[in-house]
Amino acid sequence: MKVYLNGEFVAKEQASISVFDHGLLYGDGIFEGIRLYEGCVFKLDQHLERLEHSAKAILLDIPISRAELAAAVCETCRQNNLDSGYIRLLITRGVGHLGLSPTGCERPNVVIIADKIQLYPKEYYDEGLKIITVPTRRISPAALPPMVKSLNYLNNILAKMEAQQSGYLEAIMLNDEGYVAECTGDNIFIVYKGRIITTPSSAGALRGITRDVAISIAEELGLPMDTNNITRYDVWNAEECFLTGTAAEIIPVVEVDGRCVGDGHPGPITKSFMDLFRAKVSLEGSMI
Ligand code: PXG
Repeated sequence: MKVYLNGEFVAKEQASISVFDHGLLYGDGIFEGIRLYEGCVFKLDQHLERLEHSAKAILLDIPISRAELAAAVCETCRQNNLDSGYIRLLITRGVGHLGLSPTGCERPNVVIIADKIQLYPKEYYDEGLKIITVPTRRISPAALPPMVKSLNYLNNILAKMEAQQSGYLEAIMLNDEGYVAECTGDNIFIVYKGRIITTPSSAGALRGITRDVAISIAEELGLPMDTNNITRYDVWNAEECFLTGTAAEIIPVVEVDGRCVGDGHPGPITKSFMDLFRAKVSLEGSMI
């Protein structure tokens, strides 16, 4: 495997960064997780735009242009002879002093890894996921905007571990007000009386790229789409529920906090979202 590191392609074993990088010392940096489907990078421009927004939010200057980053992403896929896979693009604050201030960090490090993807087992797509709400709340936008895809994922990792300790793979995270924010690495959608509802970024949801695709699928299907605050009660009483994310794609949820969602099986609307999503991934990508 070859890893892109600041303009060079280096062997996996040599792809390393200093222990003085603030990305490691403080989680000071940003990232994107991107999918490659059949030789096409899915929604590359949207991922790079979100990366720029994350960079702006944390006052980080990305050292190369969007076009150069896009070319580097595609070249990393080619160098690794990948046809389908997962791309991890990250930008760290760079090497600095042993203090919080990034003023001594002169050059951000740009890393691109392209690898095969580990998916949820197929049975979860066929039969649906069972999930729970966990005690760890999504960080408040007043503390750190959850829209920033930063290298500090401890908030989500703690929630993920709480789910796993209880024997579940995924968890709903609430915000400080008790509204549903999102899952640990996925956005959440419910179907209620034929309307599609997802949570707003003001509730602590990442502006997911797959979430945007699902919103456009709702439009294509002619289904009314709302971005509203929802509670656990709304999820328990939904007819259908599904999660969206680059890694998970669109995955049905059939049980939440011990309550069956709908009849406890993936619903017809979720299935049509999954089918339309499948059709889009091979059509709406940028060829590498
Ligand atoms: N919310 C959060 C907190 C995320 O990290 C999503 C929603 C979905 O967004 P996209 O743009 O992917 O549709 C994400 C992104 C993993 C993993 O290993 C998952 C994400 C990011 C990094 C790693 O499961 N999901």
